[in-house]
Amino acid sequence: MKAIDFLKKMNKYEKLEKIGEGTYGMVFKAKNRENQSIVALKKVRLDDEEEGIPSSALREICLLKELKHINIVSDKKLILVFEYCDQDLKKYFDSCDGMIDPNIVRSFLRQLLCGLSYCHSHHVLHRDLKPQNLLINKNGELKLADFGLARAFGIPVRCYSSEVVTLWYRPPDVLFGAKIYSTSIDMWSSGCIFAEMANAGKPLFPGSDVEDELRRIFKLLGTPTESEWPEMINLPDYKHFPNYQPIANLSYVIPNLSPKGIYLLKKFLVCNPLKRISAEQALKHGYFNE
Ligand code: Z3R
Repeated sequence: MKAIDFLKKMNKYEKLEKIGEGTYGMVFKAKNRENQSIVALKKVRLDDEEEGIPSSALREICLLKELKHINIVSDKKLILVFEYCDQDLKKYFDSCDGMIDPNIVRSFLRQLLCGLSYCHSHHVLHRDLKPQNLLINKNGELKLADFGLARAFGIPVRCYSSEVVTLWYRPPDVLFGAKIYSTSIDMWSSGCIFAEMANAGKPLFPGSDVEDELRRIFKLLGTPTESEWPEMINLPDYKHFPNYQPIANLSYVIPNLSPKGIYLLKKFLVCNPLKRISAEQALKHGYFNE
């Protein structure tokens, strides 16, 4: 795109306020001057200036286009234009008074799984699901944001503003340095988010570093045995942990979740990625018929 065309396109939007500082760049609320619609503009900084846009990023942009998003590309910054949602799930938690209606938890989880099932069936992984990446609009619709960028840029260590990226939603295989990811990575994060919603915003595994994160996971779920997860000891950053026993009943930790909800949650929080439930299977679970 020629610089002049780019400037014309960008002039179409009046920047209103900063609404987020995502892992990959800043997000602004903006108004389309032509039709007054409100959008979210996300600037993605592309570090490698010599190379231009990495081919992996271009692949992702094509993917996003297939997923019906609109993208504008400049030479050093990538500007993505999205529909505007009123808040993210983290902000929603802040506005809740100690409890989220179980029907809302179920509705948000169903929508999260529907979005994931669609993307996974198109071979797109999120890889960095967390409450800040889940947007909620006035109609109670939940939408996944930052989809696919995680694949283009790799799993982030530090975000755009050099804040350390949270480990709270990372599965044990990734924490042990697994380099080959599958849809199972998003299913672990979904389980953590499910538990956090049921606990009105209290994170399930708020680890401060990789070791603390893994210790918190194993103390709750039990340290995986070799028969449960034979591949674990061969992972690049594998480290031995004491043989913690799983806590008898997850209901002690997530008291507002129904027995069927607890049963489904356990299927997300399986340490062996090959044994973790898929989004499609989870949507068929009895928890959604309660
Ligand atoms: C696309 C990509 C990332 C974001 C988008 C759209 N909208 C975001 S973040 C957002 C965040 C809020 S409102 C809209 S917040 O005020 O709840 N942080």
